[in-house]
Amino acid sequence: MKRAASSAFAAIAALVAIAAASGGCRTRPTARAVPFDSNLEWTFVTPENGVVDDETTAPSGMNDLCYAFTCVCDDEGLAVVVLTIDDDVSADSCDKDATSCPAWDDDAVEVFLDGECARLPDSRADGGVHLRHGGEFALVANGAANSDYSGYPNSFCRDETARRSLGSATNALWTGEVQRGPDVDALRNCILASPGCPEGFWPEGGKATSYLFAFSWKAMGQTERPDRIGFNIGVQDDDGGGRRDHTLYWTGTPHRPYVNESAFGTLVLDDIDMPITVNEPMNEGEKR
Ligand SMILES: [Ca+2]
Ligand SMILES: [Ca+2]
Ligand SMILES: [Ca+2]
Repeated sequence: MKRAASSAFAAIAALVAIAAASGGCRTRPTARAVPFDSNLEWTFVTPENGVVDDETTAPSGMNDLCYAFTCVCDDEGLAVVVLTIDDDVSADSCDKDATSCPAWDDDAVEVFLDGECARLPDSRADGGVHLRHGGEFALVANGAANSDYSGYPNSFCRDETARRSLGSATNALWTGEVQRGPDVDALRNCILASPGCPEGFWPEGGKATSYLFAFSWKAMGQTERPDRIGFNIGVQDDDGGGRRDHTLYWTGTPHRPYVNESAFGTLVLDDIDMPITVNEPMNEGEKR
């Protein structure tokens, strides 16, 4: 376990280093840099245990949408890996090279970060001043990205913007990669063999897409690895093009789950040599 975890952090360090070195370019890390071994803890989100945004309808079942995610970190930053299973992959609303686009209208994964664990009921209140501690970061199934509702708009694989004063402007704040087809076979096999994988998680005809996010701690307004952060994931499901059909969150409130940090989960980052722990949210009453 110790060896596997150490190799995981070495890989993530390399991954984040790639992001930092890339500066304002479009170079992306490879998902293969993340060691998809069975020691990583996976969390499974299905229409049965997830939270549906009340602006959308619930997925009809795991054949419509389900996903698994895991997180690892080191002193440089946080990596989040998400595998979605979907019956129809659609990304017609965002150009594939976009870094500012309506990700929520396509198949997309949104990661929500609350770097100071403030647990505000509205992360966008007071002109969004709190968003310098993170906010909403999205990757679209076609590789587009969006961070317009974070403290760092249009910052995907770019140098830190001057409009937010957080120190040197030398590193990319966040980057990522999206893969489908045979490229996700290793990840699929890892997840299907991991403890807690629900029966039927990979329905017949389900199409898998992997999303890899790599965040510098600076993207959460931090100068070093914090002890814990508020955290959530939302997956948008567009079937057949046009606008989204469903949104399924790991946890949160059905009403405006994308801003209500009080119902986010917590990532406890208590030991650099261990995968981070995904805790249940503090506000259990809000979780279905
Ligand atoms: Ca679907
Ligand atoms: Ca769309
Ligand atoms: Ca879809």
